[in-house]
Amino acid sequence: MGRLERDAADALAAAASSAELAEVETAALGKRSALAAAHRHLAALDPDARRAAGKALHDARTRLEALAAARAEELVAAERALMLGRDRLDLTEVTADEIRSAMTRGRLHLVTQTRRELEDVFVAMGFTVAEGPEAETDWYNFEALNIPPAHPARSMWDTFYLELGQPETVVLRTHTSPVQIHLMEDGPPPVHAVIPGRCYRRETADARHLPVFHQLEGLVVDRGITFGDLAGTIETFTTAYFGPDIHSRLRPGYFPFTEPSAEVEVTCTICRGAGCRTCSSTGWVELAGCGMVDPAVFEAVGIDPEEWSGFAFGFGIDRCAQMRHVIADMRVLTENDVRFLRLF
Ligand code: FA5
Repeated sequence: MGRLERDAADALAAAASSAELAEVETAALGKRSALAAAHRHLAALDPDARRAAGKALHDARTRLEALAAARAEELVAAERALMLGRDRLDLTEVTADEIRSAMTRGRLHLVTQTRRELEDVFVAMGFTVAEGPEAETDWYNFEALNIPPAHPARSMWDTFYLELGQPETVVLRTHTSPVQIHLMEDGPPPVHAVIPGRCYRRETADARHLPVFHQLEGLVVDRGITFGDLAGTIETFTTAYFGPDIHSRLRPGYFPFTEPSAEVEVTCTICRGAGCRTCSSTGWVELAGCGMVDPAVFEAVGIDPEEWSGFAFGFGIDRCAQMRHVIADMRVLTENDVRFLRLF
């Protein structure tokens, strides 16, 4: 082994990392190495000497390459062991609490949390919680609610129709009000119930609207129920859910299934009433429709309107969450961005 090969072999053996080895390899075997320079000098030798020296250089290169490969293997193994050692967690001293707090826990979606909070407020007032189907016949979604076919009020609800081959028209419910009909059919009054659920409308999503959203319907049917009971219930709810500082108001409204009807509004929490994009510059945001059950609805389900009276309301659950948590654009509720969802 010549000096040239010995020096190169020593340098390869001394390389302390894969990166350093790569540099040494280039210096010892690359185009600018002493070995390459020696190759270039072969041309000056006579043929016999050139053959012998050429073979010696070739053998030296082969040995050095083998050495470099062996060293590379050693270094990669050592580096891998080091990395594994660094990354290994010592779990022997970790308590269950520490593990729990280190884990990112999942959580309920804001809309689900809100639905539960609204239910809790009404359960505390003596309401029971009921449910109803999301696909309804035209009769439940409209007709029994005093909205006959071709009634102009149908344009209040842009409807998705289902083609299921039934003789009757079937729709994705546009509101939770059809569950009022189911509840009144299910048994005689009194009824004190809230019904949360998903609703569908052919609407383009915007800051305050989604095509799939949630409502919490309320229905009270009893003897001697008045508009005062409705107003008191709404007031108790808004104070319990939003706190005493929120301003709410009832405005006259129109629904075919309630008479008189009203809309529940709160001061827009985004602009505090000054007017912004979220409230379409009005300073107010509508949370619900409500009113006294229209006698025509009682008649559709065989309840005597002379004996019973009642009120109903339908709050937008997503809208309540939006105002309570000051969310300028409701569309974030459907985007599933964990950075947003983690805030609640
Ligand atoms: C109704 O749907 C009536 N069924 C409410 C009602 C029930 C009136 C009982 C009288 C008696 P309206 O279309 O206004 O009404 O919707 C009620 C609430 O649902 C709105 O105030 C709003 O908070 C919410 N809402 C309506 N459409 C959407 C939508 N596209 N996206 C999000 N929330 C909506």
